[in-house]
Amino acid sequence: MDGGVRLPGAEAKKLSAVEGLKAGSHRLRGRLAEELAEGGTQVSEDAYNLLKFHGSYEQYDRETATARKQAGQEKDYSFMVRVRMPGGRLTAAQYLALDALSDRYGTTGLRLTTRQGVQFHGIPKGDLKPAIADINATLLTTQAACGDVVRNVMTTPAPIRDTLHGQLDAAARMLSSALLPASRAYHQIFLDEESGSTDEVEPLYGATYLPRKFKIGLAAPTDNTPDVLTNDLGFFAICDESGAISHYNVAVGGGLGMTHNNARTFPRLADIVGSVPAADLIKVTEAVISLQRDNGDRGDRRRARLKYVVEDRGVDWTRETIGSYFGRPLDPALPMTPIAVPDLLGWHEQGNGLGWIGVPIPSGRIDGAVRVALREIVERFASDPIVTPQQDILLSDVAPADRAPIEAILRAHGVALADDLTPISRWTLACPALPTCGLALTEAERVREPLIAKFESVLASHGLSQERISLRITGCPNGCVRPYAGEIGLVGRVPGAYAIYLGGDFAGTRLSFQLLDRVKVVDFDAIFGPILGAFATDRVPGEEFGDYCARIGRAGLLSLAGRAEAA
Ligand code: SRM
Ligand code: SF4
Repeated sequence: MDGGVRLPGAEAKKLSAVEGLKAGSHRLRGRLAEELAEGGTQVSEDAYNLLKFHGSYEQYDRETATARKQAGQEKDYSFMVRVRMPGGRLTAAQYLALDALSDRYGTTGLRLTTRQGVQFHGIPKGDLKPAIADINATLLTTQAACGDVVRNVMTTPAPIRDTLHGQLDAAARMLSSALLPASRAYHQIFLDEESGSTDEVEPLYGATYLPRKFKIGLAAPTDNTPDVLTNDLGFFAICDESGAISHYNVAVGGGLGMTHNNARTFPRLADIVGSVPAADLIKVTEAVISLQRDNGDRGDRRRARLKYVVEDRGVDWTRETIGSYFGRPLDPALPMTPIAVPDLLGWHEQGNGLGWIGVPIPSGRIDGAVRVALREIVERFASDPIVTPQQDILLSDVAPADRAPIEAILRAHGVALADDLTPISRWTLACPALPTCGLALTEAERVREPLIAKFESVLASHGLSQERISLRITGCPNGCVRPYAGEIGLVGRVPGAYAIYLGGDFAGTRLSFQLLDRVKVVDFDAIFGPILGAFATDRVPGEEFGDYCARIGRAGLLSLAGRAEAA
C-alpha cells in the first residue's frame, strides 16, 4: 500500500512510508512550520501525516468536490482540529472559550466526539496556527489528539463526587499528560516556543513513535459508557472496602476498525489479562505500550494495531510479554461486579448536594439553538461540562435551586431533553461521515434522524417504544461510533446501503455479527420488522434485544427476516 522504506537489520522488513516519514521528521517537525507559513489552502502529503500528531486533519468538502473539479477549481480545503481533554472534562471557562473560538474561526459549531473530545470543522489553513494557539490559551491542547501515539484517554464521565470517580478522573488526567510525546515540535510550530533541540529523546515512544494510534479507556464496571473493551488498553477499577480503587483489571487488544472484503482486518474486544495494584497504573500502561511499540506491524497500517499482535501471538504470549516489560508477571484478574452502562441523561445527584443534567446532543453537534442555550447556562451558572462517550454533555455542579431555570433555558431554545426522547433516540450514535470525512462511503450523521424515525415506527408497531436499544450508524467500516459493540450497527457500504450488525450487548462486552451486507435503507422495514416483532413476542423475561439476537443467532434471524438464503 505505502511506498515504503527499508531500515537496516538482519530481518530487513519493508516498512510503510509513514514509518520513514516519522523517522526523518525530526520528532514530528518535518516542514510543517514552513508549509503553514507558505499560504495556499492545503499542505503536502508529508505535512498532512505529521499534522495528525498535532491534532489536525486536512479535509475537503466532499459535496462540492466534483462540481469544483469540473469547473477547474481546487477542492474546498479546510482543517479539522481535535481537542484532547481526558475524560471529557472541561471547566466552564474552557467551554466558553471553545464556544467563542467557533465564532472566531467560522467553524460549524462544536462537535462532541465518541472519545469525549471536541472537534472543530472548517478551519482555513491560514487560521490553523492561531486557532491551535487559542485552544492552548484555554489550558487545553490538541497535541497528540490524533497520530500514532496515545490518544485522548477516556473514563466514566459521571461527576459523582465519591472516591472512585475522583480517582478515575485523576487517573485519566495523569495518563494523558504522562503519555504526551516529549518532542517540543508542537510548542515550537504552533505556540512560538523558541527552537531548541530538534531531536529530543522520546523515552517511551522512540524515534518512530507507535506503529499506529493507541487508545486507552478506564471505567468502573458499574459505568462502562467508555466501552473500555474497544480500546487497545482498558482498565476496570476494583475498589476496596473503603470505596477507593485498590487495583485495576487490565484488558488488552481491543479495536474496531476493519476494511470491507479484507478478512485479515476485523473488530476485536480486549481480553482481560490480569490485574495490577492501582499504584502501578502508569507502569503497566508503559509496559503494554512498549510491547506494541516493539511488536506492532510497521509494514501494513491496516494491520498495525495492538489487537492484531494479541490475535496473532495469542493472549498467553501477550500476558507473559507484558510481564517481562512490567518486571514481574501480572496478578490474576480480580472478580468484578457485572459490567453495566447506566443512563446519564436527565437530572442526577452527585452526592455532594449538587446535581448534573445530562443533555442529549444528537451526533454531538453543538450548533444553532442548542449552542446558544448551553452557552447561556454555562455562563450564568458556571457549570463545568463533561463530554460523554455517547456524544452527549453533562452539565455538572448544579445547585438544587438552579435546576428549574436551567431547564427553562433549554426549553426556551427548543432543546429536546432526555424525557422527550424515545430510548432508541437517546442511545443512537452517528459519526460525522459526509461531507467532512474523507473515508465516508455513505451518510451517517445526516441520516440519523430519518433512520431513528424508521426504527421508532417499527418499534411502536410491536409495542416496543420504551425498549432501550443501542443503535450505532457509521459511514464506513472504521467504526468511529463503535457499531460492532452496540446492539444494532449500521455500517456504511455504498451510497444508500449499509451492512447490518446485530447481537452485541448493551454493556459492550460482546461483539456483534454481520447479519447482512449492502442492505438498502428502503429494505430496513422488511428486515427489522419481523425480527423486532419476534423479539417482542419470543424474548425471555428481561431479555434485551442484543442478547435476544445473540441467542437466536444469524441463521435464525435471517430466516425471521425472510432472507434465509443469505445464511
Ligand atoms: Fe475515528 C478515522 C472521526 C472515534 C476508528 N475518525 C477517523 C477520521 C479522522 C477520518 C480520517 O482518517 O480521515 C474521522 C474524522 C471525521 C470528521 O469529519 O470529523 C474520524 N473517530 C472520529 C470521531 C470524531 C467520530 C465521532 O462521531 O465522534 C471520533 C473522534 C474521537 C476522538 O475524540 O479522538 C472517532 N474512531 C473512533 C473510534 C471510537 C473510539 O475510539 O472509541 C474508533 C473505533 C475504535 C478503534 O480505534 O478501533 C475509530 N477512525 C477509526 C479508524 C479505524 C482505525 C483502525 O485502526 O482500525 C479510522 C481510520 C484510520 O485510522 O485509518 C478513523
Ligand atoms: Fe469517517 Fe468512517 Fe469514521 Fe464515519 S466511521 S467518521 S465515515 S472514518
